[in-house]
Amino acid sequence: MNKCARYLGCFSALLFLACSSGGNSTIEEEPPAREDMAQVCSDCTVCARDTDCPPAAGFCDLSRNRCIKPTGSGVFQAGGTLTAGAAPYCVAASDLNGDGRADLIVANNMSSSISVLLGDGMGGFASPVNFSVSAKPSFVGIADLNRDQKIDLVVGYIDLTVVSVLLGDGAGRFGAAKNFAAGAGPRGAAVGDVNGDGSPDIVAANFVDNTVSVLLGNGSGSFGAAKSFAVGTDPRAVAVGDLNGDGRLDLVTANNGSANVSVLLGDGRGSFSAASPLSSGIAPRALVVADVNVDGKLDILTTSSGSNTLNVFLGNGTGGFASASNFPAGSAPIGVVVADWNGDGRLDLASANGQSNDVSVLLGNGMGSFGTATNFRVGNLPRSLTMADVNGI
Ligand SMILES: [Ca+2]
Ligand SMILES: [Ca+2]
Ligand SMILES: [Ca+2]
Ligand SMILES: [Ca+2]
Repeated sequence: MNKCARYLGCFSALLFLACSSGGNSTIEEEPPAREDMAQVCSDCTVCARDTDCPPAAGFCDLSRNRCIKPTGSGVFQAGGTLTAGAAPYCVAASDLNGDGRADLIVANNMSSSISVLLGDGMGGFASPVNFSVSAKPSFVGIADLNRDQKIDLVVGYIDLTVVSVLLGDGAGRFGAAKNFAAGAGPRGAAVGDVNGDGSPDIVAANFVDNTVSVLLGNGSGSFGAAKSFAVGTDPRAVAVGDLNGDGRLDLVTANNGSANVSVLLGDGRGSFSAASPLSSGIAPRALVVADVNVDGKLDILTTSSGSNTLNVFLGNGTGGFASASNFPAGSAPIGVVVADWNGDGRLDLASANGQSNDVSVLLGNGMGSFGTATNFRVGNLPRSLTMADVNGI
């Protein structure tokens, strides 16, 4: 059985989706795509993703591209399960067909497919429609890669040396996967315009050769030759954001094997500085950049799966970061998301915990600290989580 378990908020109706690989022995994670595409915005009401909305403005309602403020309690209740393919490693959410309702996108590691589940806006989803990709997809991210206002997909793999791009038709369907060379084992990826030419670029985290690959986009859905930059050992996830406030996107990776994250500052032309490491807990698996203490400077949050902690690195706005503050989560936290679930204007934190089979929610105090985890049960071996308002309440 391979399911995505849904956990609905009692009042906010925000949805947690934690994919489980169920009875399969293969295990891996991916970070949800939307965190990977974080940007800073001081006064946004128009948004394309949650991180476009400052904490006081809430989260991004993808159906209207407007920041809305939740009124929930931060408490979630079981919402049922949905069937996807075999070993769903990664889940993302977006309105794919423009009906104002959040849809789901799932990477099925053992089915070599991407499942799309269209939402009905009332918490229900249609049966999955599957799109073939190469073997063992580990990651799926969402972005408009060819600038036609329709969501496209980026897929990463455990065993391959390519990433795949699937262009969306705006009606919930995707074209044939097209592969572009990356490094070895691009398990995670992020999208951002790293060279400032207006076309989205792809950055992949290559866990086999300990690099990130940068693939510059041509704006029509094709990508150039990969340029690689060394990071720590066994990078599992990468995020982009302007960490030093120079208007150029920077990179950060979660390095499972070296118990740290790597920060690489961008030159705005597609190249990056040598990686500088920040010590995390053991086996960091996913990460997100967000301004959790509302000082206008991006911070880094990662999940240390071997330490059962969530690590927060507060940024100084010039590319430097304070030592990690660590907050206990469930067992083996892997996926991570941030959002303001209880509507107090402060970002909260959640992780998908691969061994305790639950999701931890830690409410933020708006100063970079987070409270005690409240855990909500999900299916077996959750690797990834995302959030969306699936029922409009
Ligand atoms: Ca598109
Ligand atoms: Ca670009
Ligand atoms: Ca920068
Ligand atoms: Ca900050």
